[in-house]
Amino acid sequence: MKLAIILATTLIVSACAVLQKADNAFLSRQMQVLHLLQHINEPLQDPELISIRSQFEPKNDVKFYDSKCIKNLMHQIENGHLIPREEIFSLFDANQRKQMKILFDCLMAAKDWDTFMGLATYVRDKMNHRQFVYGFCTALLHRNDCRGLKLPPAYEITPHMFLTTDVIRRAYQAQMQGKPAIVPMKFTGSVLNPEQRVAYFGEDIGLNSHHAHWHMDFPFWMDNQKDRAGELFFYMHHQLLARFDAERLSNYMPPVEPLQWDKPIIEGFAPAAAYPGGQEFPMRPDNVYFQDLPQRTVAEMIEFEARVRDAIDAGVIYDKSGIPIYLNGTQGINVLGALLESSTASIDPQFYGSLHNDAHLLLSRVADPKGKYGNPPGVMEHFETATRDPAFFRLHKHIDNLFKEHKDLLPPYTYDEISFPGVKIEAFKVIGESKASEPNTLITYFDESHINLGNAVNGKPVDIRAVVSRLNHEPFKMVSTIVSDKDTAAFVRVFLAPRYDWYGQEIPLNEARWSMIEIDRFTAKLNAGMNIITRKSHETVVTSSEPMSYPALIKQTAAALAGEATVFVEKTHRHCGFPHRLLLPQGRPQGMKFKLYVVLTDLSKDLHRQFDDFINVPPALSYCGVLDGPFPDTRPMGFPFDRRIPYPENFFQDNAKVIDVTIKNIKI
Ligand SMILES: *[C@@H]1O[C@H](CO)[C@@H](O)[C@H](O)[C@H]1NC(C)=O
Ligand SMILES: [Cu+2]
Repeated sequence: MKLAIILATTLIVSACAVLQKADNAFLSRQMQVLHLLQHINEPLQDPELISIRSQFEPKNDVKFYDSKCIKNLMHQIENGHLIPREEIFSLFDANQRKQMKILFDCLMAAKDWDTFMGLATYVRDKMNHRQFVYGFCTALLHRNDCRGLKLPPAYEITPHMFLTTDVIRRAYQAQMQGKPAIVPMKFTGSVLNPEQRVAYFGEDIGLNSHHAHWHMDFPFWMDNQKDRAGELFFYMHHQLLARFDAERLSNYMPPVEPLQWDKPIIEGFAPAAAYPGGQEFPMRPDNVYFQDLPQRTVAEMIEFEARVRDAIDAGVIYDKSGIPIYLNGTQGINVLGALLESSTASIDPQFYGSLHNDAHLLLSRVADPKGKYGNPPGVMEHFETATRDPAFFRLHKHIDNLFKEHKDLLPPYTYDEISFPGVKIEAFKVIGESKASEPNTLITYFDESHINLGNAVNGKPVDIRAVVSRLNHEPFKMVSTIVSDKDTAAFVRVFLAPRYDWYGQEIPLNEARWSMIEIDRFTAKLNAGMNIITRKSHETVVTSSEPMSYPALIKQTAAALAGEATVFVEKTHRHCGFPHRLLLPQGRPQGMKFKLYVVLTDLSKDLHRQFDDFINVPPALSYCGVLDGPFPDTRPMGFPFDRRIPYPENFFQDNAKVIDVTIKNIKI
């Protein structure tokens, strides 16, 4: 038999082929972006940006000024309609969102970079600062000519939104004394609160940042939604839940319970954080009930949900003109995702409501529903703070169950749909990269990571950092031995799920399928004969690598501008992406048993028509989709575990394999 050693397609190698050296034009744009977002609640300070601003007069550019958005924006500015700078911007406030969208539309319409940056400098100090940052960053992520430009980490632009009050207070003290400081951040809660055991996950700043960026890449309010955005809304949150439940199980906690509109919200939450203006994020005591808001009542939520459930059970949604849209095909989940969120792609928000968005608002305002006490918005009202609250996962579990209700009504996959004739996985194993590692054992540990707090405090720069403890893992590689009867190409899908439930019972495949954590999805060429495919953990398209810190980005860009360093433009760079450190769940010190599944399918059948017969899967695909164009994998997200598996004994054909793995959490 012919033996071919094939290196799994690494996106690093493929990306290198298209990597270009950043020229001075690119670097100076990068620097402008970095300077624009510094000390966002203070007036613009950078001389270059101030000079750009002084040369920008929207009325001089007749064509641009004629556009509807800029007239509208100027009208808002000149007539003082915009919300005050110190107000707390909430995306869930229809009026505040509308103002932000006018800015966004103008920034998108700017004909070139100079207009784009000119307008940004022009409005920066005239608008509410977080409203501006959100609109600007979202436009930068969606403009074609901004590909490859890097935003600083969200938690370093507005540190207040990510860190607790005690850390910020100590940063102020250090600033006043002019002394560099490293401030440890603890997770919120005390030992009396069992939820504290998994706070390291919900409060992970990389997770918060990913969640904020996901909702900037797929804004529910944007006119044109990306390909399969509704399905991705389901799948990304579904994966976060699977991950969260695996963390809970690692810490001897049962899966998170879904919340209900008419039942008490059992877990309270005390964020221990404050807005830059000093207002404390409101806390929610245990066991409070949902309260009616002026704009949405609890009874309406129950009614909307009943309509959605009826639609799921009937397998059909009617649009505003009464035309049926069937949910029984693979596209049903995308329709349902848009409907539940709801985004601008929702078939009929008036009839089916906006369950997810309104629930965020109801949870955020539960302690002061009528605004009697003037509470500021709660953590659930901002995508960068929402995952800190255990109620976030409860809400999403509830919504996820609606998606499950739909998926369970679809017919199970047939043999033809999941088989790959002529391709057999002979062996599959994982190998830890450290020398001491045992076979099929994966290692996790907690380490420390630093967050620059330069933007949390004003005044002359002092090196102040917060240090947080974060879950991490040792690198590993997955090795598959595959025999094929022909030259072909495969989609390789790898999933992980806990082996035993909270009661210590083996989890049957038909249940485990809904807890599958996607570990990787890559393409591989197979030659006739035996193939050995090695894939390294850091190559995964499920996660993103660590972002560079704000000062490091500035330093690197300055050095490149001075000709002292080389920077490459990564046009496919994504800010959205689950942190790579969190690829594996924590596991337990003595080891925790998981099952690792690998499934190979025929790439020629799965790949979207618009792609060549072989592609390198773009980074962050699983949680964040693609920058534009079609999603390359035409299978439903989560395939083949998204549908019922009534006959698990027949499920594993030659093209799928499952092995036992142990995840050990060690102290370092
Ligand atoms: C979905 O249901 C409609 C109406 O019953 C039917 O015409 C259509 O063939 C079904 N599609 C699939 C993929 O089952
Ligand atoms: Cu979300």
